[in-house]
Parts: sequence; structure tokens; C-alpha cells
Amino acid sequence: MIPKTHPRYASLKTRNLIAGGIRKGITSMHGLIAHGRGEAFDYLLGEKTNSFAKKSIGAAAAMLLLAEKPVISVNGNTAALVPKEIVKLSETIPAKLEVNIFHPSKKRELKIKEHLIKNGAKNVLLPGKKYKIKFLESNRKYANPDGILKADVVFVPLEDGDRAEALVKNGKKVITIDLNPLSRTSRKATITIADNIIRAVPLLIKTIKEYKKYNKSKLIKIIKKYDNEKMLKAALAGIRP
Ligand code: PTJ
Repeated sequence: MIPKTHPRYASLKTRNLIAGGIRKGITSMHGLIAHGRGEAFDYLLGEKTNSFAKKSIGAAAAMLLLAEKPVISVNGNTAALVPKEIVKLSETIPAKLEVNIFHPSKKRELKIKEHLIKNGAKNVLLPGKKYKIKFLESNRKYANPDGILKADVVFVPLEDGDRAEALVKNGKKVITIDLNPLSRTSRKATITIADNIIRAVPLLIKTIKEYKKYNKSKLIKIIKKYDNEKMLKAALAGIRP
């Protein structure tokens, strides 16, 4: 047990979630490495939701509310870190949930689906082997014909750059959460939330609830005002003040 008074309590609790994900067969072993990289950037960004991330969250909330067919793509790290929150997000928008993983494993896809259902999801889509998104070679190319394949906006936290780029080439808008403002995902996505998924998803839910009272033109204005490149520069400036 980690004592609450430990100065690194939040970080150690989050590590426990990832380790638990591995034990449950939800998270890939490579997820540990990805998490370590995320932690390093979180440390440099002050382990808080900075103003630039809040702007991205606002734009993401507006884009998700305006989407006609929004889909949330869930991998092994997301399922371990924020299972309840990601289900709540899907209900709040509302958006479909679809499992999509980089390191191929049918067993893990099913475990992630079961885990989301245990955490309140009513329906979770799985990728279909017959259906692929174009311009992509990895396992992430497989998509569900009722989910990512048809989606206009895809929310893909902790993504790899190849798929973010491929989804954009397929005409989709991509929203990601990535603590690394230098990653290809961050640069290729339509909206990048440079924050820890643990903090960003609850704030995104809260923002969507608030923005539900806005009309369409106000939401469009929020998106038009948003500049992802400017946001990434602000995140980098935050790391190298
Ligand atoms: O379950 P799978 O097979 O799909 O695998 C998932 C991982 C995350 C292992 C896979 O997609 C992967 O290898 O991702 P990458 O290319 O390492 O990218 C993950 C990105 O997420 C990196 O840029 C990290 O900095 C970032 N990251 C890691 N943990 C967090 C994070 N961003 C926000 N919050 C975090 N907690």
C-alpha cells in the first residue's frame, strides 16, 4: 500500500494501475515503456493541466459535440488507467467505444472489451479483420465497419503517429491525448491535449457537460479559434521556459 502522505502518491497510484493492467491481461508489456515516457513529460510539464491543455480540451469538447459519428478508440493503457471515465465520456458525448490496439492480440482485445463492460459500458466494438483503414500497415489498421471506419471524429488517446496520420488521410478528424508535444501523433492530430490522460478525461467530461448549453455556431467558433501548432509550441515553451 502507498501511504497518502507520500510525495509521489498520485504518480505511484497511476503506476499501480498500469501494473494492474498487465496482470489483468489488458495492457501490453510495451505499455510500461510508453507510460514511463509519459511520466517523464508529465514531470517536465509540472504534473498539472496547463492553460494550453485546457484550450485543447475546450476545442476537443466542441468538436466531439459537433461530430455526427464520433468514436472513442481504446488501447491497453487507456483501459487500465481510466476505464470508468472513458465509459462516462462515451455516454456524455455520446460516442461509440471501439477497442484498437497496436500490439496484436485477440485475447487482449476481448479482455479490454470485458473490462470496459465491467466498468459500465453497454456496448463495445471490436475491430473486424475484413475491414481496414487505408494508408496503414500495423494492427491498428483493422477497424469496425460501424465504428472507426464510418467515424467523422476519432478520439484516440495515447496513439501512435502512423495511425493518427492515416486517420487524417482517411478524412477523419483526430483528437488525441499525448504528454509528448514532440511526438508524431501530437503533430499529426487535429487536436492534441498535452496532458496526463488521468487528469484530461475527467476535465473533458466536465467541459462537454458545460458546452452542451452552447449553440452550434458558438461551438464552431471555438474550433476555428483553435490552433494545434500554436498549442504545441506553448507546451514546448512550458518544458523549456
Ligand atoms: O495497447 P496497445 O497494444 O495499443 O499499446 C498501447 C501503447 C501506448 C503501448 C502503444 O500505443 C505505444 O507504443 O504508444 P507510443 O508510441 O509509445 O506512444 C504513447 C504516447 O503516449 C507517448 O508519446 C507517451 O508520451 C504518451 N503517454 C504515455 N502515458 C501517458 C501519455 N500521454 C498522456 N497520459 C499518459 N498517462
